Amino acid sequence: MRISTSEALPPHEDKALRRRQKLTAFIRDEAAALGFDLCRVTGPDSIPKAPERLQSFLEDGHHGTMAWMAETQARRSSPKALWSEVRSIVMFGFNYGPDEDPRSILQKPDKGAISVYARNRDYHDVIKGKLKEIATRFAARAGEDVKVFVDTAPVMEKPLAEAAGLGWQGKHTNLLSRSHGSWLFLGSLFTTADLIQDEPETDHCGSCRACLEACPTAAFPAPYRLDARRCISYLTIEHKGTIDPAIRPLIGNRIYGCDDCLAACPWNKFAASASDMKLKAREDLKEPAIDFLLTLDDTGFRSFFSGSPIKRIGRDRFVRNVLIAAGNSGDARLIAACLTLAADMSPTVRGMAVWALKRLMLPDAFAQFAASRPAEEDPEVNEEWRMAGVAE
Ligand code: B12
Ligand code: SF4
Ligand code: SF4
Repeated sequence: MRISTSEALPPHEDKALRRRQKLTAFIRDEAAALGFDLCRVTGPDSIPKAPERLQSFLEDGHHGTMAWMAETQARRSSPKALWSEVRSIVMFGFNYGPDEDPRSILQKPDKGAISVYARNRDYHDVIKGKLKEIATRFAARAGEDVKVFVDTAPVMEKPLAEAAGLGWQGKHTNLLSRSHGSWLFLGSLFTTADLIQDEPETDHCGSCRACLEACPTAAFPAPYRLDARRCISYLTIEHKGTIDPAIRPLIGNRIYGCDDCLAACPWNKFAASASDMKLKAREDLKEPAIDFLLTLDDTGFRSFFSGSPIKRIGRDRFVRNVLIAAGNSGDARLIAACLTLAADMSPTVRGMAVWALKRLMLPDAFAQFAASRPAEEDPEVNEEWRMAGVAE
């Protein structure tokens, strides 16, 4: 006769196992009730390769100006360095699949392409709110300590999600799953409770290279490795100041983030579109007109992007991105708006307006404009004039 594990255990261990099972089931049920698509458990020692890989990412300078990645390296590398008492890590996946292929807008140069994740409410707020609800109920039920994180804490969410079995880190470096493709936000709950751990997922990329080949800026030096300094997502969201002139033409009309490597993935055929209305694209953010976006001042920007993650980068950085799209549009109707921005208060905006005008105006008209320009003291803007062929 086969003896079940629970029958073989001494009574106190049996009780402890049942408690772990019950707590694990409780958290899963809570996650499902709040609309999470995936919820699985791993432990704090489950990502032994991640620290070394993070180290090599930083050594190669692939983080660009994101100095906070290096500053938090020790805590980021190890969940126990972040919180020494943590015993279990619950990883959550939240589907934000688009209704249609997000790459279709790339063929419309008079429109700005906003990446799928930023077309409505800020996902940090949506997911953090849900995780806090789970944390409160779980802490009360388990009598254990709990902390929740989404994106901004020094937690390596992708390797932890792979270890928990939510999916695997693809060659585009993001976590994807057989059920949801590449369109998953991640979040985590750290707890002192001892929960039942799940098995990790294995890699299902095989010989596919679709994401690597889809990248417009060649930002992947190798499969599974990203050089953020060439990534449009980094350049348009994280990076302040001027953008490498050699990369500007490759950015096209992408004004906030980029989805090309995610959208190219064949596993997306199994993905469903987002069910949470707060993450479904806002109508006016699906294809915003470049000429309208160029007119945004600080107040207009804050009001148009109220509740959106785009608000975080501020008006100047955003208009810098829109000017790059304008310069790439070949649309002479945008010249008037760019001329206005060439006199903007922000040097970043003025500099990018010079670049856009050089591309949009006929050579004689540009030379005439350059001759009539007011004195410029900012070195970065003067560098743009120099690159545009206008001597001091
Ligand atoms: C910094 C950051 C960025 C940076 C750098 C991205 C990167 N790939 O590192 C920039 C600004 C470019 C960025 C862009 C985007 N991001 Co981001 N970002 C982060 C953040 C804050 C940290 C990521 C990190 O630790 N990077 C450091 C590197 C070293 O880690 P890694 O990518 O895991 O690198 C691994 C591989 O290199 C791998 N590796 C190396 N060699 C080898 C070899 C083999 C064989 C294997 C198997 C693996 C392997 O090991 C490393 C460690 O695991 C996370 C949130 C978080 N706290 O985790 C969000 C996060 C990764 N971002 C997210 C999103 C949605 C995006 C964008 C899609 C947004 C957009 N549409 O514009 C793009 C996608 C670009 C891309 N292809 O990665 C989501 C991804 C969700 C998911 N399903 O994976 C996250 C998890 C936020 C969240 N909570 O949902 N992001
Ligand atoms: S997000 Fe865009 S630019 Fe960045 S790696 Fe993916 S395809 Fe390349
Ligand atoms: S596109 Fe291909 S290689 Fe890239 S993550 Fe998807 S399956 Fe992997």
